[in-house]
Amino acid sequence: MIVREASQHRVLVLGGDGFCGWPTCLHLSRLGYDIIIVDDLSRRTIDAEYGTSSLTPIRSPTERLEAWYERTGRKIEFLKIRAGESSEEMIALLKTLQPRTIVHFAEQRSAPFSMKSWRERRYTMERNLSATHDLLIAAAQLHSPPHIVHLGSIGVYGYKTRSFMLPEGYLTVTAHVNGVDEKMEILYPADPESIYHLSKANDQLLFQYYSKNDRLPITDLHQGIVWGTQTDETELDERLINRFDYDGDYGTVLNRFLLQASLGYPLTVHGTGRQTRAFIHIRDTIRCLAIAINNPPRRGEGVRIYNQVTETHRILDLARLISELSGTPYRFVDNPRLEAEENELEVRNDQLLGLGLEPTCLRTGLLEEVRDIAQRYSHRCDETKIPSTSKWRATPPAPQQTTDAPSTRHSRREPVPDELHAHSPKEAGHDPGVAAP
Ligand code: USQ
Repeated sequence: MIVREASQHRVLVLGGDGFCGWPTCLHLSRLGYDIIIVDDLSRRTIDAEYGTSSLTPIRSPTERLEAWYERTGRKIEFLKIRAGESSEEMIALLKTLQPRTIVHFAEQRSAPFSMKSWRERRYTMERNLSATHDLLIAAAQLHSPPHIVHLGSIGVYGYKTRSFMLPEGYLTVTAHVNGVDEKMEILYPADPESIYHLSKANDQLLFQYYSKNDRLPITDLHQGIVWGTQTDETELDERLINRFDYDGDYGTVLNRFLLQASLGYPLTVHGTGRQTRAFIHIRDTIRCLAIAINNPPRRGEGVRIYNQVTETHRILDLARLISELSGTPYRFVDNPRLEAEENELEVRNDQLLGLGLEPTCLRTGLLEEVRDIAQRYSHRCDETKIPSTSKWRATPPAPQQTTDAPSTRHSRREPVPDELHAHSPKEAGHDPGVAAP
């Protein structure tokens, strides 16, 4: 392991208390970076306000950092500041600390939460854009601006089936306008399917602008759905444990299935389960961050965009796999989201692979490791928080929309009040003989 002198390379981690942020801070600290966490603890506040909590007992920032110091002799500083609250404060912070790199995780990170009601839509858009823009405003004030590494999302591109692999950020196109052909490189078109993903699509434009106008060095990591919970560093001490979200808004699908399997709670497959999504293990998330930090773009080079995903899977295949491993059945539930009933997805990830990423792919041992953690803390689970109740549409569709023009692209069925009211797979036109207990 490369251990550098502390403070040789200072990294400010905005949002360093969250699910991806915390293990990233520990990993970078272990690699010798001088880490300062900037976080307003809003993820914890959301839990308190909505009556949810991490399955694992996460400690206060102070306890966590004391435990890290005890275990490794390395110091991490914590500043309780909300990125996006005050441009002046962000400018002063960067001028004082002069970080060489800033990792930006400080955004509301759940797609279902962002769709809960108009309040959460507004919260997500406002918080995410103000955090990103204040950071860019402040970085542009420095003579030697830091490298900004942002955690974006592969979901900004939506989930239409394509006949090609999703490229990494850019697309070379030829425009035919007024008889003239012009070749150009554009951002791959965004087609977000949630307000959360829309906020990340907006972030992309901010990055393009600040990279061009202020020549800020920026890397945008378009990450897939994260699964797993522990890393080598968070395993060192129970006080360092990472959070594990299982509720209908913040729990991501694979971790939810593993928690459900550990409880014997039928796995909640939304709609047909034929949605294909991109995944990455949390251990690879932190490695990708280290790779991105080590490979900054030159000033004026343009925004580097990497697809931070390691594999793609169909939701139903994951449910079947976990069901077989655990003996817990899966069942189809009405899909609260507006999303394609099925899609194919292939994603290029050559850049991170080329820079040394060795993907941690889905395998039984790793699935069992997550299920073991879920089992160990299952007494902390509040089963009433498991169903996904955040709907993508505030109002039911008008009658003629459903009768005259049924959509094949989106599931427009409204969920029944009890999301776990399963329909028989046969009745719903699904694969029969699957949901047997
Ligand atoms: N799903 C189920 N059952 C469940 C939960 C989800 O079938 O119990 C389905 C969903 O309908 C969806 C898929 O699984 O088709 C993925 O859902 P998810 O909740 O795991 O992921 P998603 O909401 O799309 O977005 C999440 C996080 C977001 C992150 C994103 C990565 O909310 O923070 O950025 O994963 S991505 O979408 O790949 O960009």
